[in-house]
Amino acid sequence: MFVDHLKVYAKAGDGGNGAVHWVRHKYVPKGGPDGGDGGRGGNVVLRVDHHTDSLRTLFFKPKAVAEAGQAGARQNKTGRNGKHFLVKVPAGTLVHQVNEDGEKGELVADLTRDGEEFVLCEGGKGGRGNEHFKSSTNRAPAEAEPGQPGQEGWYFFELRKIADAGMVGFPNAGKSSLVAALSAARPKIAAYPFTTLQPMVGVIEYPGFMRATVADIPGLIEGAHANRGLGHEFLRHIMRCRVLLFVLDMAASDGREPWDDLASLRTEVSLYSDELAQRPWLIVANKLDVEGSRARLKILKQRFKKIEIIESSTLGDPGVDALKARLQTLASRPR
Ligand SMILES: Nc1nc2c(ncn2[C@@H]2O[C@H](COP(=O)(O)OP(=O)(O)OP(=O)(O)O)[C@@H](O)[C@H]2O)c(=O)[nH]1
Ligand SMILES: [Mg+2]
Repeated sequence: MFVDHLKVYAKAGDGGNGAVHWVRHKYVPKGGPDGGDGGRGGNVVLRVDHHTDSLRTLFFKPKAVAEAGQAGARQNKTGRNGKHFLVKVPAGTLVHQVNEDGEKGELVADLTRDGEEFVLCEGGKGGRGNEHFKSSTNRAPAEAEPGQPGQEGWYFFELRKIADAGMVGFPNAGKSSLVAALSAARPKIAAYPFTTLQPMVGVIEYPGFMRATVADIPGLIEGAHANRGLGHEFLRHIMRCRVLLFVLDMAASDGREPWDDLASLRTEVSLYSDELAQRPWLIVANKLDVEGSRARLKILKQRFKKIEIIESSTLGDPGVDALKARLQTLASRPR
């Protein structure tokens, strides 16, 4: 199961109360105050972990509650601090506050790097014990501070994968086949639509430790913005890609012409987000090994003279070398 957005309740631990206590010894009848301070409440901490690829664990338990600090004790003993509560999240996790109307509010965290940590809710400070309240005029204070409450709130967690390039295409266009041909990733590939049900990122390695990443998402169909097919929900995962690759089936395997597909895909993307529609994009003309596809390529080139078209096939000529090389130049530009 792939979970990429949900609401989560988070609460840091309350601080422990300060203690009111008096020194008691056999031979000291009127001992002074010796109540210790309360411990700090634990924090709710988010950490980016590369073994985590979705928000699934939070889905089963959408609560992140850290331990409270312990109360102070006699002999000026400070209470133990509460344990932090650690939430492992994938890179590309965004956290927004949830407004009073239940809507997505202000952005609080944007976690992108592996190992990166963020304190979502801070634990409450422990209260001071009565030992702290003695003064020249009050040698036997019976007051101590309560611990402060830990921060709490509802948050909207959302995953948006991060990659250099994001693939957009109708089901069956060959997006997953391209990722498999370019990288070590092994996505499911099949001759029926909606084979890919969850987004993934393939890493393409080049000599000299260079890498480029490409995101594969489920196929889009016309009306996706109105939630036809798997809906446009998955477009969130290419919101962070620098370049969009529009993958077209030049063999017209499913009876649609590639230029019509391109027009529909462009429409769906702009209906999803203006920002995404303005992202640099190019065409990957795929399945060029199939008879008849070259004739369509000619027409496509005539119709989209100004758009870059990369020729490819995952099963024969011309292969995927041109795409691989192009992705390298795209990835090596500064971010
Ligand atoms: N002849 C030919 N077939 C291809 C090529 N690339 C992919 N295919 C075939 O097209 C079918 C669909 O490929 P996928 O890679 O699963 O397509 P997809 O775009 O990921 O599809 P969804 O995940 O459903 O959106 C499979 O049967 C592939 O073997 C190609 O270059 N040439
Ligand atoms: Mg696929």
